[in-house]
Amino acid sequence: MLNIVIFGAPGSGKGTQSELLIEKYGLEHISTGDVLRKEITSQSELGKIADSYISKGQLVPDELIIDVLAKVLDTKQSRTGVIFDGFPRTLDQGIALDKILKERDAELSLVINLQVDEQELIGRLLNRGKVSGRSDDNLETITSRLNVYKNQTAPLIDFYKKAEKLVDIQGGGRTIQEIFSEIDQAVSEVYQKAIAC
Ligand code: B4P
Repeated sequence: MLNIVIFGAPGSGKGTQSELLIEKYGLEHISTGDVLRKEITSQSELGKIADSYISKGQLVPDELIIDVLAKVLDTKQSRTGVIFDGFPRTLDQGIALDKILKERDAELSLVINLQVDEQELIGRLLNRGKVSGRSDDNLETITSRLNVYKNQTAPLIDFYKKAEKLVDIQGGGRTIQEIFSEIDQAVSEVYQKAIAC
């Protein structure tokens, strides 16, 4: 089983590249952003809480999102594995993910770190904001999301480097397909190992 984290700043292409990986490898997709947006649309209690954080560009509290992640994971039944898109976003979430997988006799296979410079991220998110209707795709919220990424999420890079799970991918300045080819190479290596076991 493959368990892949797709990691990067807001707008780095996590969702975009996840779709291509799912199509090629038949992985299940867990996007915590999508899960939370569905809760907001259905106006559930969780949705109301999530909205109050997301619209300000802040992270939903760890204790809420970790619980959501574990529950969603248990609804997935892929024979190939799972792609975690937008989770973990804090060190505590990273530690929790290891534990959640261990409790299910599984482990993380790979962390894909999409590297994109800040001006390109801002341009992409403002562009998406013109059509997405997302409450967080405006300049003020984007600035706050990028700060949250630097302070709370980026420390996970060292965490996964130490665990020897991290592969850096240049996620900016080239086409979606060019980026995907490089990701595909890294994933196919762990995929070959996983099916050989
Ligand atoms: P997400 O939905 O994960 O939001 P995101 O990081 O902005 O999305 P993503 O990075 O996937 O966008 P993509 O690159 O695909 O989270 C939203 C919010 O939910 C968070 O801010 C937080 O508040 C909350 N949340 C989610 N998970 C949480 C967690 N674990 N803990 C706490 N809170 C959590 O797309 C960006 C744009 O770039 C697209 O328009 C795409 O078309 C374009 N693009 C992609 N690749 C490109 C390329 N190569 N060239 C040009 N454009 C490209």
